[in-house]
Amino acid sequence: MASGSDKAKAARLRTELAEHNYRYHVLDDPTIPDAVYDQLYQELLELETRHPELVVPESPTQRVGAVPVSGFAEVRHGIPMLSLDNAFSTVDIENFDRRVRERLETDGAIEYSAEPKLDGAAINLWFENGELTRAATRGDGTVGEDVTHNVRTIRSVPLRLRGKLVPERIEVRGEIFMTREGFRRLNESARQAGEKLFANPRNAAAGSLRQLDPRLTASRPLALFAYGVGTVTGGAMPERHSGILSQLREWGLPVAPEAELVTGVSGCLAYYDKMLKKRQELPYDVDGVVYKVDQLAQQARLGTVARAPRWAVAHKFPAEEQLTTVEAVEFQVGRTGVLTPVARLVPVFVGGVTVSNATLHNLDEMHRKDVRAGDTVIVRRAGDVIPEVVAVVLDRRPRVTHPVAAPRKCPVCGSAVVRVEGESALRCTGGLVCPAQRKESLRHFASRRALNIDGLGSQLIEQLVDAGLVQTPGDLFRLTATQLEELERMGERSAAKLLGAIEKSKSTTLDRFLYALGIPEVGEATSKGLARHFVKLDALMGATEAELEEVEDVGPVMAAQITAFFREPHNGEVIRDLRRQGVHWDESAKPVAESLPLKGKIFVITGTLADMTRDEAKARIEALGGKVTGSVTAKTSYLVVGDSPGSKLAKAEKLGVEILDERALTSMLTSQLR
Ligand code: 9MJ
Repeated sequence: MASGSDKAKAARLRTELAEHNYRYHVLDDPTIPDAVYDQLYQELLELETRHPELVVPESPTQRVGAVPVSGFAEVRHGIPMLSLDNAFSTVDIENFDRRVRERLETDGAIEYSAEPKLDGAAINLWFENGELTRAATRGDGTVGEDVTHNVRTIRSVPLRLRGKLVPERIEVRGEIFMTREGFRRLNESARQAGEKLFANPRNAAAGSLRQLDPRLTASRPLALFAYGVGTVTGGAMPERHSGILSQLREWGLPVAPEAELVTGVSGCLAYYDKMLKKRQELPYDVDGVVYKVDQLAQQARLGTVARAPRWAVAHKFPAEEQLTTVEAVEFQVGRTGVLTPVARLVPVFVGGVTVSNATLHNLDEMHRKDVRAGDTVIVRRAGDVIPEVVAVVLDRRPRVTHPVAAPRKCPVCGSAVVRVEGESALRCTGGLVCPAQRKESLRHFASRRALNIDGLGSQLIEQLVDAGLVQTPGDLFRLTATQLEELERMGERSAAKLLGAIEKSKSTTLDRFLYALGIPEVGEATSKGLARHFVKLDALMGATEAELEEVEDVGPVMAAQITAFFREPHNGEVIRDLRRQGVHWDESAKPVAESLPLKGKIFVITGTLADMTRDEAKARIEALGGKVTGSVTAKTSYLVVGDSPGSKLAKAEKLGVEILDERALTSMLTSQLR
């Protein structure tokens, strides 16, 4: 017998689920992530399975979709549109497969059609004599809404089926969805227009489909994947689900290219792993995969229960969004002193890992989302990206909360914080006095793509700085075994290992060294470009901004950052110290700058060239190391003369500057390239 508290719990879950259902299906504006809905739903389902007397007709477990909203005509589906049971684990899949084999009374491995589970809105398309005559949403599974006018605007939905042997009447089932890129663009323009944003591509797709004005639907980037059929009359269909998918493709309907035939549980699980890895590369959201018994004869024997077929199951991916509570909003200080607001969270399992911190990106984002301590928030972790707070669930905000204020002082070193002009970033002015910046610079210095000091991670750096053993990068090379062994969790062997790694890192390359210095704006690619160009550190340190700009991808802003960095006495000291400690690299290569064939040559161009514009000529000369100036002087190496030259020709002749016509220039440029 169900206890009073079970009864109350079931009632509470029903009410809560009904509210979320309404928000999701009718308003297209959910306030909780799908995974949280699924959890509530599973909880109710379990409770009702244990105590069937708790089931009431209005329980959300007793029906498929949601009530149709007004504004659209009702359409009765030829055959009900089913939904899918969810599976969340390997065990769930093993149980599913076992039940299938038991019902079919077979020990043999079952063949399944495995498909990505698209996250959009289910659609039922009627084609009569090949022509699209009606399109309806799933609605409650039996009766949906007539959205024909809207669906006709979606370009991947064929208005007429192509090819032969098209049945007289057929219901094609599929999913209308929005690509992530389409969703991003849609929300971006909504943001610019000050309109309400959609929570995710799924809601955007469903909402777009249920617009009363088809012109609005037409403006939305919607697409279709077909994944099955309902009624088929006046025509033959293949005997397998995989055959049906091929047939649909031949008739011109888009079908997910990832659909595949697999065998048994092992085939299903391998497909799941493959798709989970591929998930981020797909241009659209998938929330899992679907396995369907491939032979239609077997499907018929298995039949359906209540709302879902016994021959199919949705194997859900770990949710990328979850709900949790914010314990505090704090500011983290990075290597360059930028303060990033971070939400400290009650740990939550999301996107396959436990997350306890999520970035709020910057001050503007923090204010826009208005995240406060005590708030319930949606946390998202997709792929390997850092977890972020998507939104606050305002319904669940406690009565008393306080908006987060931007700090005036660095939370780590107490130095003044400034807001960078024209940016939304806050910056600590403490420089290397600030332990946070020091730790971050050291972490960057030792990181894999920089000096690559194996085993010197954030935790150890934290210890070394806090113990006062390391302040500057050079200090790392003065560490002794005795000092290291005094640190907590550091034995003799690990100390020796670390010292070995530090020693090894002394032999490096100039590009790694430059990257390790953490010059603002200078990333890995620029470091490589600079190293290739200058080869010698002294040459780079002595370069003017104009010379720096000769390096690919170095613009005026970066050139200014680089010269400013080397002008700073403190940085010069750090570099000298590191070299004294034995950090070295090969400087024997020929610098690109010197090896360029037109290095040191100064060109002036006059008149009109026939085969290239002046800008092109200038770019080609500069690419080979030459320089192009505007007026002829004694230093000019060549005057390039086109049609109708001006007074420069006379001046050049007077100064004895060598004259080139266009042909001579072209031949010079091409011969130098060989
Ligand atoms: C999705 N959403 O991608 C089904 N689905 O089959 C696929 N949904 C489905 N199949 C029967 N690929 C009911 C729903």
